Amino acid sequence: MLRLNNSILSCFLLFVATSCLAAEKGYSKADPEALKHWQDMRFGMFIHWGPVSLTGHEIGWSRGRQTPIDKYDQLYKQFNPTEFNADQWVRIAAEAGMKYIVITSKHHDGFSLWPSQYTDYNIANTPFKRDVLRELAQACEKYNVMFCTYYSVCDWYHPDYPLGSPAGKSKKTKHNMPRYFEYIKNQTKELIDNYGPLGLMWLDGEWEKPWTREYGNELYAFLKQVQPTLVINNRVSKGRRGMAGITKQPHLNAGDFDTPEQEIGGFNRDRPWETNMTICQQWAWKPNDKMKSLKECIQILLHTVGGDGNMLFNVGPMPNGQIEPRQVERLKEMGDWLKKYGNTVYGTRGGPFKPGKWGASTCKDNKIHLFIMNWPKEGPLQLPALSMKITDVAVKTGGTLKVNRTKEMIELNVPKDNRDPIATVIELTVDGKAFEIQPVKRN
Ligand code: H79
Repeated sequence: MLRLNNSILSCFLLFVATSCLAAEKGYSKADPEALKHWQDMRFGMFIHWGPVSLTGHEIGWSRGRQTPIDKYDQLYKQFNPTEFNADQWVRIAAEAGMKYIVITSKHHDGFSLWPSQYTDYNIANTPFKRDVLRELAQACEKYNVMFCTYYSVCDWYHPDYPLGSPAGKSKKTKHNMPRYFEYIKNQTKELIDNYGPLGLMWLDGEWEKPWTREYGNELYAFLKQVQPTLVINNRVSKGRRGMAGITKQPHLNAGDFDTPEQEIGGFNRDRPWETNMTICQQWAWKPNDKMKSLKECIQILLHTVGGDGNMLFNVGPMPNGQIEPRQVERLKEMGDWLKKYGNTVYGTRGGPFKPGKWGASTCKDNKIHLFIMNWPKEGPLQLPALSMKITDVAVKTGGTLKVNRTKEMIELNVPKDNRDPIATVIELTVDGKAFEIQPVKRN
């Protein structure tokens, strides 16, 4: 009996010890200040670009599919985006209200958008020759935009990486994953040394078999050592579930934030997250790609920040180096909206009313911002009562506001003509810190 108890006890102690060890190893230990700084930004620009843009096909899965591998790998010899202007790109981002940019330094196709000393398959060997990342990093400094890099840990081009095309359809006979891992460390360090300090290192391609949790956690620790303030997404390691992008066992898998892809993340204040989404359908440029309306763009942004997430909104510049004028126009419209209502987005937290079909909310200090996007067919919008006293109510998008408060409900109504087709913005003032209110859900 005693012996049994002992073995149960030692099992338990072993469990506690390994859990502590995992915690001590520092998985997901982001620098709190750097993490908050990035979260407060709420809105960033994702940029997918490279020689693949010449074909109009997708950067993430056209090598060995739409374009035969040997042809794909020669594209860089024609990559000459003479109209590229880093200043213009960063100004477009800044005027859209975006506070950071994340550019594909290297995607799954293995091409390096900077003159890396570790491979010849890079921008210096294109007819263009210029260091795109250097120019962008400098422009970011000028416009006070945080410069960040995307980097794919899968690399179908590199001879040491075992796989050669999407879904492992082609494989390499001579591969050397440990040596390829050194290549990753060298390149990511080179990015930090040359263009850092970086805001984020946005890794991707981690779902492929050759990438292991061990590699991921080691890369995380390595990068934090090179730049302690670096914020790293969850795709550095394993454990991400589907396109919803949530890491299943964050105590085992490194990463500072979750990454829902092409969908809006669910309300979550416990773990930072960032939705990544395209302005059109494709990540890389595609001619005549279907573009989202302004209403969709703003509503996606508001549902995201309302769930306490960031939004990384993607453009795929054209092979000549320009961002499509219609996309620039759309981004400018988003910026115009944010010029008016940016205080309801930047530096806020999601809630306390959880997002739903009706709309979303954010809060900061003693203010709650409601974004009403769908009114009931008849009568006022009813929201559940809060655990804090509301001292003032105002409609920011114009018109009159009728408020009725009961014990269970806050009823709000704005005349139909005064409702904003994108979002009617209402500000509630409470007599305390709005973030401390227990989040509530409208049924
Ligand atoms: O860079 C953009 C895309 O090119 C890249 N990620 C964004 C940010 C990307 N590459 N492939 N994919 C996205 C789609 C891959 C989907 C899947 Fe899966 C990989 C389906 C199954 C394995 C995602 C990861 C869902 C489950 C695991």
